[in-house]
Amino acid sequence: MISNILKEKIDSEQYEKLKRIDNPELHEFIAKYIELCNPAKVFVCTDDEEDIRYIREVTVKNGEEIQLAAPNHTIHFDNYFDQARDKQNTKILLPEGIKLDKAINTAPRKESLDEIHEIMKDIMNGKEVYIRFFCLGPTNSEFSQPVMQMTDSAYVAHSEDLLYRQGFEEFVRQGRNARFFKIVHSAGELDERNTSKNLGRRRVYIDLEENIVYSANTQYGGNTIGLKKLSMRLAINRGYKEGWLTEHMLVMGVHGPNNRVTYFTGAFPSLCGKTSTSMLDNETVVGDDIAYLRKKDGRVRAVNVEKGIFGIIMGVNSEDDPIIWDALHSPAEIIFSNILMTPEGGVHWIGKDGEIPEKGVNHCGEWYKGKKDESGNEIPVSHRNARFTIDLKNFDNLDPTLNDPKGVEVGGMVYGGRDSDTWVPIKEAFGWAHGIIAYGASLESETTAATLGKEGVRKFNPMSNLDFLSIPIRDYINLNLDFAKGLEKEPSIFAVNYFLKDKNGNFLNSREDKKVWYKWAELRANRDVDAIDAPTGRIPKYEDLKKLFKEVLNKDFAKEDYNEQFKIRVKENIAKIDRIEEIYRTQVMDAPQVLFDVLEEQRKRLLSAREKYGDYINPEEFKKT
Ligand code: SPV
Ligand code: MN
Repeated sequence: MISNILKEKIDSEQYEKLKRIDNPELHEFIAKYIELCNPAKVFVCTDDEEDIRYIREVTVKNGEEIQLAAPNHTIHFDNYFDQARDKQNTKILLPEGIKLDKAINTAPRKESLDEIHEIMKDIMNGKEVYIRFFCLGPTNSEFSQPVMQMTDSAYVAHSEDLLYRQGFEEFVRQGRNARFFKIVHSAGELDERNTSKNLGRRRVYIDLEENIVYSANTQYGGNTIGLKKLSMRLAINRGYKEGWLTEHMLVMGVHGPNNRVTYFTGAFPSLCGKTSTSMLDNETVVGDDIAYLRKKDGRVRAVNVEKGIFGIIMGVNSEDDPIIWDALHSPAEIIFSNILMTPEGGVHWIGKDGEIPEKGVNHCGEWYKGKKDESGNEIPVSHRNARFTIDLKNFDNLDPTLNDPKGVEVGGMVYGGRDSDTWVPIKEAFGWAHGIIAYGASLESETTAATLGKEGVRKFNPMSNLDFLSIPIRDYINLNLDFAKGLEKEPSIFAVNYFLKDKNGNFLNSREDKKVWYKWAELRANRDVDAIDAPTGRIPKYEDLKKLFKEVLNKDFAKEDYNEQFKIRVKENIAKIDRIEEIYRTQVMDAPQVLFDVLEEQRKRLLSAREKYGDYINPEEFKKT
């Protein structure tokens, strides 16, 4: 029976909705956190448009979002110091006796649960809590993962509407069988700008034992949108036990000859072009951030866990990102966050077309050109991590398979990071283990360099998933390696590098060149073209790229450019192997031997090439061998 607390605290209309879900565990959980967090009001959100509209309207009424001049467009601000994922205070709670690598932030389970329950006591005082039900992945599918979220932020609840598939009816359908994730979030006390005030008590705690995530005293989406990076950590743990993958990956359809569509997944660390890759204008988008991958009938199949985009807005302009640009200027429902709102109710961000307005309101409050922060640094027109939230249904390039319960068959997987001097623009692995180890598990990304030409600091980020790992790195890599077992057809694995620079620090490629790389990868995944066996993988032949550059971009691809971009940089590649081996030896618990073997083979290939051709090798040398 539904507990008495629920009956007491929830008015009868809301209570009747909850009663439709036959799941005592769910009711008990909700009762427990209503009692602890002590909200003034409870709203249960079903999949009905009326309920969803209620939340949308509250966001503006309670000031968490401001209506802009354009209909359906609103803006939300997070606290000036709450603009990104809080890695330091995001912790996996460890039961006694379990260990994770140093690179994964953890805390002892029992003490941390006590702490978070203390922080959350009465935290929703005077506020309304929204109880929401969603489904990660398509509904009615092997991939479906139901999630229940309680939050006192209408902004969070509204964002989730744009980003996730409604799941109330899925909960009703699954009843007592639902193996759901539970997220409890409170923005905590708000200041006069309606942003979280008690950032010193900001916490994101992940309890793998009970599949619960607690998030407190924060509003930034990456810390609060329970179905995004919070559920991702629970899903990685669940997938590990069951043999499927949760990846920080886009999913896209790459369109080849004769109407062939080959699906690709792609992993990139944040701010490395993942969203703009998923939105390439010749292709179709399935998802831009998180994918579940499962094996079915000897093939790898993937789904987009989400159905919307929480994308970085910095640098979006009409020329480089025409599709996103058009969507942002359409009447679609959009939440902008942490950009500039002009006095006329317009918006501006770093890198947008047109003049920067003189003044307005942004993530720092009242803003004017030249305004400085407390440390004397000029505050830009928008935060570098400022975002837009929008449902994918607003994109003409949306792939028709988005909600297919079977997902899409994966033909290729791509790994890429910010790398100024080592990897060629695109290469294909010799096979599954080589790709997983030498590309995925060796992924690094550079922080942007302050001085021209100077190298950034490289950050190790296996599969771009390090921030979200809830299992030992060793287990995660083994899970990836073993994933190929029993496959009839392995996806081809590629590595891309959009950020290669010349000696003077200028990029060697233009942003649109990536359109060509994916067309080539599509041909390779179907074995339509040959490639050159270089020591670090298979690279494109000049003739194939020349043809594609002409077809795709109407550009003449010069031989000198090819030679420069695709030359094998032996010294840098060996230095990278040294770095990666050292990390796996010293910072990762019991890294699998196969990892060292694959890297050693690659080193040997590089060394023997160096003997013949020197440190920088023209790609066509390998054509002759
Ligand atoms: C990322 O940082 O990888 C994002 C945004 O996709 S967040 O929701 O903050 O994780
Ligand atoms: Mn992401």
